[in-house]
Amino acid sequence: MQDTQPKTIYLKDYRVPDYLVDTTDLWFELDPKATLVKSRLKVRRNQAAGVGLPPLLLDGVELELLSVTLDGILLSPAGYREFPEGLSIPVDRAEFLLEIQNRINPEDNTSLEGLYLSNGMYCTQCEAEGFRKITFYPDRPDVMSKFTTTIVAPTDHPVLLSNGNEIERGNYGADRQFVTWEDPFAKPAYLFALVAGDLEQVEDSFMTVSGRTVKLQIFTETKNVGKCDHAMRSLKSAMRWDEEVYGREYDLDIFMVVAVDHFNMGAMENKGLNIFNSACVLASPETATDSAFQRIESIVGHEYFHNWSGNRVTCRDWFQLSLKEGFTVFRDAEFSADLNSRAVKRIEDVSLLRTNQFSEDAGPMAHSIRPDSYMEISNFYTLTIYEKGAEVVRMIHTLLGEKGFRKGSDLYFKRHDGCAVTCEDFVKAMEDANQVSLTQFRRWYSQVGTPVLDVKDHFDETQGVYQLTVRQSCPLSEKQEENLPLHIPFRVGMLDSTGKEISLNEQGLTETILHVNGTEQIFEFFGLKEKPLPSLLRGFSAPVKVHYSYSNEQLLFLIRNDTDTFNRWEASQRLALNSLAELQEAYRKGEPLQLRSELIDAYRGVLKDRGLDPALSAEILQLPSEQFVAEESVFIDSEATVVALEFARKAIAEELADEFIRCYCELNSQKSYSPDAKDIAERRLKNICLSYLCATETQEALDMAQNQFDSASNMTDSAAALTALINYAGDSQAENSIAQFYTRWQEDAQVIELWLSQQSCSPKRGTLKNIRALIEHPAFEMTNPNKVRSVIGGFANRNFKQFHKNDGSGFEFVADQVIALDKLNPQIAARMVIPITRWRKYTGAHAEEMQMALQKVADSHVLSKDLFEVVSKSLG
Ligand code: 0A1
Ligand code: ZN
Repeated sequence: MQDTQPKTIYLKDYRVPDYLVDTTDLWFELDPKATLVKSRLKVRRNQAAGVGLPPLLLDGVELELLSVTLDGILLSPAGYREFPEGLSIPVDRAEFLLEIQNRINPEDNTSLEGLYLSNGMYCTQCEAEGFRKITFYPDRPDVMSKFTTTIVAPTDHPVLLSNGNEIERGNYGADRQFVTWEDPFAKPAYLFALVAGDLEQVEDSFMTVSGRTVKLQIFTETKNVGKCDHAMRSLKSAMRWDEEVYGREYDLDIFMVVAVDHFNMGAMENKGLNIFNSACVLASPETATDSAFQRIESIVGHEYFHNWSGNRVTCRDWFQLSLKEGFTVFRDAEFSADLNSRAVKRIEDVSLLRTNQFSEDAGPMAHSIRPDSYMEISNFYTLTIYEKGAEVVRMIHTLLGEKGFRKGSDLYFKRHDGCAVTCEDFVKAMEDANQVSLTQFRRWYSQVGTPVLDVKDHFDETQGVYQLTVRQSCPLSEKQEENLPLHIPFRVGMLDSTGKEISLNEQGLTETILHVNGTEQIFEFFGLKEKPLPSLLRGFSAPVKVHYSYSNEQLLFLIRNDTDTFNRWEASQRLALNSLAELQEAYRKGEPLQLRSELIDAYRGVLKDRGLDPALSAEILQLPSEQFVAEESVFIDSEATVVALEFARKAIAEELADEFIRCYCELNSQKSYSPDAKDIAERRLKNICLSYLCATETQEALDMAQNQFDSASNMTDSAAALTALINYAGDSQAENSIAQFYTRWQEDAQVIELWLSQQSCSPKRGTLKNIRALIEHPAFEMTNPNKVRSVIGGFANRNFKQFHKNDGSGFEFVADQVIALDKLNPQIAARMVIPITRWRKYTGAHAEEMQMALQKVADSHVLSKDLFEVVSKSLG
């Protein structure tokens, strides 16, 4: 690895900025290889930073500096100092006008940070530190400035967009034109955006609660204008929802969304000009699956909600990232829950958190939701910051209640509007609005790791007293010397032996929140006639692991009787995990495998219960993923995990084939497509039945899949049938379907991304040989993150069987791809390497092979800062 290491940045070193920038006027003359950028900054000494006039430090990366002018005087090169990551300018006055000219090369910018080209369209990505790739600037979120932007471009790029309102346009010479935009709100540079291209737009409007009309525009390439309706509908729902639930009204006269094919993340909340990964905005019933429809709704909501939680009130520094992200994920989750099935949304979110965030917490990059150091901030756009951050906000909501939380958020927005603040400011507003203390609760922001609650119970028959003893602990990470007890809202209920809810107090409440805040506590419940069955952590009221030894019969009882939908599902997961653990154990001992009857009984009950919400049935019938099974194990035996799951799937399919067929046929209607929650649930349940049926590999089942594939009128059904054929049909049938699908959809980028990932994730067809072929396929592009995520990410994250092949070939392959990617796009390279960094959870040769692959990356070249941080922390 390299000799000079990237430096670590610490929260404790935060200092207010030396200089502030009141206004920022930008001028762009766009050119693929040589874009000219001129900036005029009104700079002022920040009195809060102290006395004297230190040099002005500006960030700047990969910029060609042309000139620096201070108060109209052109500085000679001796008048400033340029260094690899910026510019230092000695100054002798407290206020001045600084003008800088520089050149950049968007065409060669494959990092997709700063200004770059995507299919000929110019676009920007400035969060977190991308603005410094555009021009020299104090690129930190606590420097907020009013921006004016002029874009000059050739006439073949007629649409020229930036933040705020358009104030002027015209011709610029014979073959160019210009547009000037002015954003009335002061903002940090990370919210700056520019787009230029030959785009079409879909337009609509929204009347705000106070009666202002806002113009809504979605820009995309001509071929995609038919795929914007759902995003537009979602945007309008989000605008209304934020008014109703948070009292937040939109503040500009125009809100624009642009779809871009090359994008590192999902989308970006730039003020008034959101830029979206095409996959997170474009959809039509023929081309997008139900999950894509739902993803779009939630991401459109997420970015829109940032207008208040992120833009109007922004972060002081990047250690506070969860201030905007945790809060906004919580807001978008509630938005989706209100619009769809609340229970299913919760189950999906918890599944993601437990499978992926818990393993992040246990891995080499573990960090708290407010980290105290980083090398590269891009590496901290994590599930911990986003999803665990949202869980922490959710707990505050649980502790304060709906009304109290709203009082807190009102105060937060009022107090900090137009400011760059900290997580502490958020918690303080919540406290002050409710006159409560969240002192102990604050530890959630600084402590790393997933807390564990060990729960034991005791029933005193003679007194009728039931005791729950709760011990909390948290595994220590290498960095942390001690973990103090957290304040954990632990929602519980209890069932009697007939399956009825038991009253827990005189008011007849059947559910309560236990405030777990010590290392060990005993909670007592009086006046009980029999020992109850506890339903613990209802609704997943805290991001913790609960250990309580339920018997399989008790889990079956909870699946059938719990009134908490989340816990019904949770019991089914626990029962499945127990059954899978038994299968793994038998496999290791070389004993014959046999699946527990309770699991089959539970599934049979679900399939027969016509009154059950199909959304819940679908969730319960899904076995835990290999990744979740792995996360739950102390050490992962990948072979046994794969064998156990394959065996269980097949055994369930064979035992319940009749029920699956009946359910499939009942739901296989030909009605026209709608992405509403009920229809989505029915399609999901139907396609789960199809998948189980195909696991039997009978001709009858494969014919059903083929029929569905041939006749499907929407992408959900088409893709589900294709997945079943890919995973279970014989080679020629599978290959024909794959080829047919490609021929039909090759012009549609979003469908092809799906097609790539269906193959790379397939335990059967996603073999290394086939993955290598996919990378050579004309549809693959190493410079397009979506394609990389589909093929390489799909293989490493979701194809447990092939990626974890015992010969280590999967790890080495990923290492080679990461090495190649790092030279193109460091952010994506640092993400793709993650699956091989978790080697400590494996044993023996498997762990060694992963470590070797990682070492190969480390030794390959001078790594980017992004990749260096992940690799060095994982090897160290
Ligand atoms: N703030 C955006 C996510 C985002 C973050 C970083 C990016 O580039 C490195 C791009 C987008 C969000 O939360 O939606
Ligand atoms: Zn966000």
